[in-house]
Amino acid sequence: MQSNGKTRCDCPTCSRSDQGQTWRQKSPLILLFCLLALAAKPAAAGSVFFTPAGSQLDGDSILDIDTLPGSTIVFTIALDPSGVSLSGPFDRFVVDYSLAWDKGELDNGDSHGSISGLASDFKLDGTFLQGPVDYSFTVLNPVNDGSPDFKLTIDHISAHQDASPFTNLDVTNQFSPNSQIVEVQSSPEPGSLALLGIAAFPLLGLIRRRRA
Ligand SMILES: [Ca+2]
Repeated sequence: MQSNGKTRCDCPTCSRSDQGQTWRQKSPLILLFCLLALAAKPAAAGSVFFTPAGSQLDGDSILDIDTLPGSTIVFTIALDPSGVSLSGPFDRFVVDYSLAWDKGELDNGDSHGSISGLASDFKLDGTFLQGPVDYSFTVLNPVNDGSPDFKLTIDHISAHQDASPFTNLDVTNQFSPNSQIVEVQSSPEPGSLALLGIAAFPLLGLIRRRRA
């Protein structure tokens, strides 16, 4: 129903005070309601992650590590339990995780796996306590092909109390996200770009002379 340019709601559930309010007038209240609803959600979860996480160097969605063949990358896997809520005293977290990497681009001296493709290249199941764990890799042939070269997947996380009564609580759902990926790639060095420019300059002159 329209009255003085304002949309009125005649629905019986609306109170009298709501009558005559436009959507423009109501929208701040709706926004406030949405913000309160978001604030009422559980706090951010804990995380298991690796560093270096890389940064975005190209157009795809995977973060990148700019490196060179022969370089060493040490991936450190760590656990951040902030945001995890435990109902009782617990001594430690136990994390079951998997690592996978592209064996054509990264090498850690292990010869497991013979199938090409990231997921089947090599998998290492590990369990560690709360401290960080390092994995060292030699960079072989870093290619910017838009596919992950190193991936961490969280399979299961439990909180343990070692003293009696022994307790083992599954807290996997309190950790997010359950995987992390990064790509290794090699950008041309500024020196080689300059050399490329110097080499291209006489060629450009030759093309111009031929056109003239
Ligand atoms: Ca990328």
